[in-house]
Amino acid sequence: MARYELVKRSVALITLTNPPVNALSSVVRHGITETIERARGDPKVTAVVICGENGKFCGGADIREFAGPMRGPPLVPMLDVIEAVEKPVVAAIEGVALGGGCELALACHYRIAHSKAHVGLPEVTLGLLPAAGGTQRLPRLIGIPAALDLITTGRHVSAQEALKLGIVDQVTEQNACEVAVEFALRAVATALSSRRLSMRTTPSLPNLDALFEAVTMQVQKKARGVMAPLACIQAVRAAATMPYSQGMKRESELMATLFNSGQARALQYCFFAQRTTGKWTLPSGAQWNNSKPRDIRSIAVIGLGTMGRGIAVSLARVGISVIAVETEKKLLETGRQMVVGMLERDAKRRGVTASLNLLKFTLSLQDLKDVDLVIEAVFEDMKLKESIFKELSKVCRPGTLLCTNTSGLDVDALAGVTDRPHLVAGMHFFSPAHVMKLLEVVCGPRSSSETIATVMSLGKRIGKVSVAVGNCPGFVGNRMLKPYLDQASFLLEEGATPEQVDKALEEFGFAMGCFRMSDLAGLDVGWRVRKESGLTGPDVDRNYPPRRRHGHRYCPIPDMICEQGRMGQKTGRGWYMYDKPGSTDAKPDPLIQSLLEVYRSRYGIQPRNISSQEIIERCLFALANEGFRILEDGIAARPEDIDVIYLFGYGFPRHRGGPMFNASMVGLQRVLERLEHYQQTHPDVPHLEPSPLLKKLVACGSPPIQKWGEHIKKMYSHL
Ligand code: 3H9
Repeated sequence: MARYELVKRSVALITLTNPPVNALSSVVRHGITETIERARGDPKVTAVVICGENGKFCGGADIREFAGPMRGPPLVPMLDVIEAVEKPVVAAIEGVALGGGCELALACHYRIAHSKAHVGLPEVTLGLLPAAGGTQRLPRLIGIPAALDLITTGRHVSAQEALKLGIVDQVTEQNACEVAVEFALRAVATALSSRRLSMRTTPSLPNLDALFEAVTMQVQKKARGVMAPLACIQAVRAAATMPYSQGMKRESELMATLFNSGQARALQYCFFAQRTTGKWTLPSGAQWNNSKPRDIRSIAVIGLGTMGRGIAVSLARVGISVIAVETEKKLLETGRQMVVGMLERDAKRRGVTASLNLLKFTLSLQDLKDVDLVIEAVFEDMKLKESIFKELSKVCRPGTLLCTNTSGLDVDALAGVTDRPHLVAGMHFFSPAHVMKLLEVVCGPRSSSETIATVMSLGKRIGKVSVAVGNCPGFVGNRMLKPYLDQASFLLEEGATPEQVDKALEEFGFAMGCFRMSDLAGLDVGWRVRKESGLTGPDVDRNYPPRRRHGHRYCPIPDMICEQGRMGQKTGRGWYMYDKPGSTDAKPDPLIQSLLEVYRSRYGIQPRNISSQEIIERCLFALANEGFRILEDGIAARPEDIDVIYLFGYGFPRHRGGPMFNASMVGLQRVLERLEHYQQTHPDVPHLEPSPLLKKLVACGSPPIQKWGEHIKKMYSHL
């Protein structure tokens, strides 16, 4: 809807009313068309102000409408009408003017922004381009380089930056709408032709070709295989080289190629999936919207290793008091220096003062008696964690929440050693914890809904994308990682090289293939887990390690690599070789090649040529297959949760939507057939047997991903 009122006797005030972000739904577009017509035809009206209800100008086109047929007045002619009005039209921007909202503002003759507002054209992040004239009007207003930057990255700019760039005419600390009304009254006497951006020519620039070439290369490097940024560049090029009307035609053609693409569907799915994850449910029926989070003011972090430091920084930089605990003076001092340094660098980058006064460092758990929540972040050693949790039960006041940062240990077993199992939850941060956006919030069967609500809300407060998951070894992310990495190792046995596997995965869209990623993360982490679970160890024959362990096929190659001291980038050798320890420039290593050859001949394996298609299918379908099992087991509530975990924690390419969405795009029938095929050709390779849920979904006609939930029998939900 759009509300119409006459203010100051001659200004038509049009208010967009479509909470929560005043998206330009068909009803809103209808409302704008009608009210603009009314203002145009009313002789009492000398100027028009457009604003949004509830302190938000407009979040752009209604993304939910993209899935259905186009209804209501189209945006482009509507904006042309606004620009052509013979009375000054002023956009009063509060909150956000994004996408179509920003394009609406660009069609107005003037723009006034509140100092806290943000503007931008984020369509590229949805696999689209700003196709309501944004690619044509913005370059005419702020020039090609700045427009290219905004349109190809989709970044939001602050009101202050928008003023500097020339996007807005004035920034105010007061009510933007009231300021805009006064502004509009003053503008009545001023000629409008120069304010119509479609009438302007794009500021000329020498070396236009070189600029476009450089930006294209930059974009291709950053977002390999992603279509939308390249289409954005072409649309801006049209603004630089063609008259407005032809540029608009080009913009619309390019949008048509993107609009129905799989990439746009995937990216829009990601947008909504990310927002869905906050809406968790527990078996008790407790939900995000009826569980009140507690107010958390002070938190203790136990352990100042890599994870503990990152967690302490994440907390302190949003104003939470932190008590950090270590066991020895030297470790405490090193940790202190690191945390302070990280916070100072972070504050400098953000142009704020580091909140060092929020930090306390101690060697004694006794100092934790009054904190609201504890995050234990010591080594992945169950005995050590249990002893700390027992101690915390004694020391902390009865209401303190006790959380463990673990990547896969049993959170319920830890809860069991405390005097308050309902106040225990897992917080699985990803390294480096102050950078990585993902947080798996692990709900044990005894975690209360208030505990989960509090931890989820804390995650949001510290800027994490928090996903509630159930309690099982590896939770969601690491449990799924095993089949993925296992397939990659089996492919090495069968004839592939690490660089071949990585190339296929990188061409699919991963920033790094699994072997390069493992080198970066450190190969010792997985090795330690395998040793602890008895899969490898001193009893294993080093020359002839068995290829079956615990009754299953097992690939010992990763263990053999570690036994040679090749722990990845940090040791200068791993699946690849590096110039020196710490270097990131991975080069294929002939020693790995010969290790694989010796291995294959020792076990009588005839190497074969393995196609990229097989690499992708084996790795990614095994990954999704485990995802289906996780859904069956109730460890993740929805496929969206799994996808968000993989997008934010494991570098799954966003334009593919995540492992589950990718499976739905490939077609569940096809995924099932390929898994069955690989299972038949490699009967002893684990993880290839299709999960019952996948079979069931195919039998039900492969419903869309949003409907999978209806087919998941709730045998036992851990959430
Ligand atoms: C476009 O404009 C194309 C044009 O060029 C025209 C082409 C012809 N539509 O994020 P939040 C929902 S493409 C529908 O939690 P925040 C969202 O799903 C569009 N729904 O709030 C959520 O729903 P729910 C370009 C939308 O305060 C609720 O609003 N625009 C839209 O943290 C609250 O959202 C964009 O890309 C929408 N456009 O952040 C902007 N926007 O409550 C996309 C939001 O059911 N939006 N919703 O979960 C955003 O970036 C953020 O939502 C915003 C607010 C910054 C606005």
